[in-house]
Amino acid sequence: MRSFSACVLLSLAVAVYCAPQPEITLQDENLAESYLKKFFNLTEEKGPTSRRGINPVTKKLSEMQRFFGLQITGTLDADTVAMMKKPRCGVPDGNLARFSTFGRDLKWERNSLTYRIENYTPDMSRSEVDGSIEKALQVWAKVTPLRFTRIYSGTADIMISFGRQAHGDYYPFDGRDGTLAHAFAPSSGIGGDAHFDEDETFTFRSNSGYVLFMVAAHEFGHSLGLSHSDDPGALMYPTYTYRNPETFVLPKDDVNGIQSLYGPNPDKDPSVVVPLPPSTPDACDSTMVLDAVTTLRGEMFFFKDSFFWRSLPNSRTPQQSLITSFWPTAPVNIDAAFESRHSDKIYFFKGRRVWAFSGYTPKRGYPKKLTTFGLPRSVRKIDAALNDVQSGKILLFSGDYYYSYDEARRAMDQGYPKRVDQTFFGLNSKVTAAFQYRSFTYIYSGPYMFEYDLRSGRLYRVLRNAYFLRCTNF
Ligand code: TQI
Ligand code: ZN
Ligand code: ZN
Repeated sequence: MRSFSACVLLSLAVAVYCAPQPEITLQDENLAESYLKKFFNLTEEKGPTSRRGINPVTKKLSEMQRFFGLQITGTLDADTVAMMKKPRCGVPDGNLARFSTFGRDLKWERNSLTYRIENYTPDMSRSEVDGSIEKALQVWAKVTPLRFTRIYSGTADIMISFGRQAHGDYYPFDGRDGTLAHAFAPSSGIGGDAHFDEDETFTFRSNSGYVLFMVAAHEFGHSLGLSHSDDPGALMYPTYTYRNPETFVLPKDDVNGIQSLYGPNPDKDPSVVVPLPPSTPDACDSTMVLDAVTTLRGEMFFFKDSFFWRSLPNSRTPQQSLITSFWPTAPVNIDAAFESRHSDKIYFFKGRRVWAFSGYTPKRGYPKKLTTFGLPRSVRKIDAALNDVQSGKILLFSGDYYYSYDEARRAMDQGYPKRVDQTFFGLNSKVTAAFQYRSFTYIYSGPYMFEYDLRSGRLYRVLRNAYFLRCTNF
């Protein structure tokens, strides 16, 4: 798996410039660095390449130039900078296109393409490989006019093979992990081809090893002309996360990306119900209602659907990720979350169950029942949870009421449940999320967020759910 911390670091900022600037500025260099890190795996480590004296930036620049059919100079020239800036230009404000392509012209000119599976991995049965490849191509065919035909001899548009280390192109694989596979942008010859690193363990659907279907679907995105996406929910996002191939639906951002090149599928059968492409929650959506909010080790975590935002100490805008990329066994669409300072744990609530993690490590014995927190059996779910640092109590909200759980005593406090509006003045609809931060108590209700001082009971401000998420879209 690619190191996540690197990805966090890399996706900090990509400048948006549209006017052509012939001279290479310091900003261009910074842009180039983050671009290469983000899309071409450029790492900061002083690895064996740099010890041998080959500048990793030069190497990555050449790689990128080859990819885009630019002159391969290995230096940051004007064309290269223009290409780096390209996918972001012309995207109107407020349009959440986070995908990028290799350029408008790097696409297939025919809709009917052939593929050939040249060899097999011993990790899986042949029929599993065939099935994974077929299904991965169908991911794209379902939403475009593209159609794929398998051939068994000769040269196909998309030649598919497994190989290790040096395998006949200028991009040797790197052994286990690191690069999993690569694919070439549309063109004749090697264009469109997809190579899989045989030193990886590929699987049909297990969560150990890499799911071939997922890796292949991602690679075929490249084979068809898509580059990487900024959208952490996208298939073309450059981080591997396990997803169940059985229930996988191509996310909206990838659908937008591929349709920007090929258009929609013209022969959709109206009698077939197609699942709606999942879209990634948007911090700039003023109607958004968060599922849960909590602190964890000094940072804020905001949960929505399969995602969370995390406010990193050194970044002004929170980073969005899939819940499963941090807590693979945690539920999605959670009801509530809180941090126990007492035991340094994070708790997630969904329905009648509670999950606990020390940092990102699942705590043994969980998920447990809601009743472990002393809640009556009649409570089917809670709406929100917060840790009141002052009193050391965990407040659990359910409907019009809230409970107070004493972590030290491991028991519910006397006199609860209480009505929510008895303590939280101004709240007239259901609590949807809650947390404490810097001695303020934040109670979320629908698209609003109420800022209280619990000691005085005073309501300071009424804000929006996305207040801490700092929408950067203006
Ligand atoms: N291989 C890279 C990839 O396909 C090759 C690559 C790096 C690349 N930079 C690029 C391709 C820029 C096009 C444009 O992304 S990889 C994933 C994912 C890889 C990674 O081995 O890092 C998948 C291969 F998304 F999970 F991180 C497949 Cl699915
Ligand atoms: Zn290759
Ligand atoms: Zn990729």
